[in-house]
Amino acid sequence: MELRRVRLPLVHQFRTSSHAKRGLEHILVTLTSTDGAVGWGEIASPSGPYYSAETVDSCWAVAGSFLAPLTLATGWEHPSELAAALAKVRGNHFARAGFDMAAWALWSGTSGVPLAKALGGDRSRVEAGVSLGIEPTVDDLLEQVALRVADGYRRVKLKIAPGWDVTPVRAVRTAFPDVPVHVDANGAYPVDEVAVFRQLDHLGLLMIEQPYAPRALVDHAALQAVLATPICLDESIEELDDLVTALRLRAGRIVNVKVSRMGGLTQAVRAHDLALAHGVPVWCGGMHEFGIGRAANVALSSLPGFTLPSDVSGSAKYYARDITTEPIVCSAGWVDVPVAPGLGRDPDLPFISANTLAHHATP
Ligand code: OSB
Ligand code: MG
Repeated sequence: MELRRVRLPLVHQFRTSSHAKRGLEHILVTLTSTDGAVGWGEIASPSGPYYSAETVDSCWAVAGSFLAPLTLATGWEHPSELAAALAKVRGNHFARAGFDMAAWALWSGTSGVPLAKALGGDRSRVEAGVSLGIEPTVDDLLEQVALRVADGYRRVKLKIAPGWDVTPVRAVRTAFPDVPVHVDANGAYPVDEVAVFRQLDHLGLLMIEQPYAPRALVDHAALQAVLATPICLDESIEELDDLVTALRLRAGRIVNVKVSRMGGLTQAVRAHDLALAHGVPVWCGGMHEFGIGRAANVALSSLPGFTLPSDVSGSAKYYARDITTEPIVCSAGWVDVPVAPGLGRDPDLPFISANTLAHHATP
């Protein structure tokens, strides 16, 4: 088993309600079986604890001290068995997701079943949306939207925050009346803020993602009751139990199923299954993944409940060069689901080595 901290620069700075970033450092997990088969996973944690409590450093520490020894001590035939063993570790979902993903990649590669099929996917291509950060000016934002619409993306998600909401969103709706738009607040609004959402409610948005703090499920339910626009939950749903609570409370009508946030593909598939059983549409959110995590997101997005465009943009939206020999490509708003066994993307080892900041191998 190996862990690598790999850093790549972003082609365009990305700002959310909490922070801005120009480059990302993710941790790659490599599992090698006794007979030499290899599976790669990606821990796509942000550097700082602003999206969730995790950081790259916390993931590195928990992976090295707890998840790696637990993984090596666990005999498993199917990835869900490793996921069950790793569930002994509370929280730390981004870190766990990297190991779960590597197990799925290894299992899919050795069993010969393409990852998407192994997860229950039934489509050959998925609809891609694009996520745009907060820009210095409305004109800068309109320029970004124009660029991405020209790229063929079929849905645009705009990051909002107090002071950057109704004005930029209305400007985009006016300039691009036919482009489906959704907004994501990353939980930045106080729970007594309703007026801004009533105004956004008139702009024909696909959804309003995570207006309030992660645990404010009762407040999300109260807001949903007065809005026509569906609320989508992201940060609120870390455990299947959170989803059960949210569904019971009617805290939202859409769920963003994120591999990292759920602690891996195993739990992400279960969240999808539960939402589907309740008639709640889902889509796959991203964390600016490198090619490994991005390939896993594409595979997950091929499941039948993912009926809304996912944040599975092509690698080129984020990185001049990706860590896989072949990037993820978005063409006219669609991304093909890899068909080769395993993740369907091979790591570019020399490029990964050239960008590795720390390397940890266990015997
Ligand atoms: O809320 O989905 C989010 C990026 C960093 C932190 C939180 C989020 C995001 C994104 C990224 O929206 C979307 C993508 O990977 O394309
Ligand atoms: Mg979000």
